[in-house]
Amino acid sequence: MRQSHQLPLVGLLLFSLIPSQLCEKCEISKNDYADLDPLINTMINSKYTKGIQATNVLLSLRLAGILNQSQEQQLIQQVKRNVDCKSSNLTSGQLALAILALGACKNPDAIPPNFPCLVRELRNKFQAEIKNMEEHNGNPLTNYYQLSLDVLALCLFRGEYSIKEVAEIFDPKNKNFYLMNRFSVDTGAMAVLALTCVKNTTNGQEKTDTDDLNTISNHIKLLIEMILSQKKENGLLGNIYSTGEAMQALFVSSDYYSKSKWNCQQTLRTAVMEIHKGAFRMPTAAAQILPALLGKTYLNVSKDSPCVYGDFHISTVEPTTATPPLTPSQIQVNYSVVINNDTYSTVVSVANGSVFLNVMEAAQKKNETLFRFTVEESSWGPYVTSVQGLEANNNKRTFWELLSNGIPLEQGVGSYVVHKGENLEVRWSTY
Ligand code: B12
Repeated sequence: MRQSHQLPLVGLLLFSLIPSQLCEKCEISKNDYADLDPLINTMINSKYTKGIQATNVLLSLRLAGILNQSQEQQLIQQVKRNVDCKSSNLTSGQLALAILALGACKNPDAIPPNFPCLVRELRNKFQAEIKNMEEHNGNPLTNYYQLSLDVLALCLFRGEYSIKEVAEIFDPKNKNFYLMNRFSVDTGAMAVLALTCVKNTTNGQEKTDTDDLNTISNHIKLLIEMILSQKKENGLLGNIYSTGEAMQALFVSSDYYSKSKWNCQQTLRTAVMEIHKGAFRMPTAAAQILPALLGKTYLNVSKDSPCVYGDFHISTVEPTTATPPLTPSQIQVNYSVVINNDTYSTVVSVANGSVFLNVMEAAQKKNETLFRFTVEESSWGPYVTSVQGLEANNNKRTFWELLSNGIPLEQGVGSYVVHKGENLEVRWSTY
């Protein structure tokens, strides 16, 4: 009897010994929501050059519960315009993202009548990725980040996929988790989200083999180890642009690592500092970090859960554009195209504040044969697809790498602001 009276007291004592940090939820507190204004302004005020940008933004803002109904409607219409059952012009991951964005929460206006057929179309596209891997030395049509998005959307929306196939494909040793010989944190994080969904959903499509589920659990464990091995001193996971999705992966897999391995509050603080330094001026960058800062993950996507609406007032301040305003003064930079052992160099003069793309344009004007290039618009802005007519090819894992003074850039040609005297390079590389 005496003992049972003491139990609550002991419990209270133990509770008071738990460090306060463990009790704190790892998300921005309501008092600090103003820190998110730059992200939300960028997303809401941007003019989207590509449907895929609107898709990233819709998914993010619906998860965050920040849109009002009319803002949501506008974005939904933009995303719907780009998808239909024969979305042959979309890649598998683009279609998967659209499905996630439209089905993020319960709003009949967002779910088009052809939604089940979109999910079937995604299954076909996922199968085409696997077929391409079989025929082209293990290389998918796109990449493992997109295959992960595919599995995630199929899993959340009861599409068909084989658990055995998923367990085989997402082996962390697979070369597709590595880009330029380095583990890709973004890719690993998206795979953890997809595998966690599969593990939690035995959707009755096939008799689930416990061996496959164990394999999937092992993959999650290894991928989490790899993500944590890329943790930087300031708490970033990989780089600033992979941190949001890596946080999501760590949120959903807390059983797989010990609390001492990750100080989430530190990561959160660094991410907020980066917002104020202007790291997320691109809508896709803002969209990818926002859910994690509010403690949300892509596993919260569910077309049966009610949508939450906020009333975020669009600020009248224009969003800061990716390019700072050009000042009339000119700077000179060195620009080289490197193909194997051949280097073609020039010096170009551009306005102070110019981005890499302006340098490439100036070089092309000087010598069309040596410096001609093409770009394709993507969710991150212009992607360099060819230089001197030599085209990037996913089946051969070739691409045009961007470097400054020999170091690979963490931004693309449309957003990297160049500096006086810098040695800029586009190098024919493999990943
Ligand atoms: C796979 C991938 C690649 C592949 C793309 C080819 C392939 N096989 O698919 C490779 C390895 C070639 C690559 C190259 C580069 N990448 Co990359 N890539 C990714 C990754 C992991 C997934 C992209 C994806 O499929 N998204 C999903 C689909 C549905 O969206 P999408 O818009 O249709 O996807 C296309 C574009 O994203 C494009 N793409 C890929 N990387 C980049 C980078 C930039 C700047 C642009 C404009 C486009 C672009 O390729 C995708 C497939 O076609 C992302 C991670 C992320 N968080 O998004 C990084 C990411 C987008 N890449 C990044 C970077 C920096 C680059 C490079 C500039 C690196 C360099 N120093 O050269 C180059 C691009 C140079 C160029 N030619 O313009 C950064 C961009 C950050 C930023 N603020 O701009 C990211 C976010 C990674 C990171 N955490 O730093 N990448």
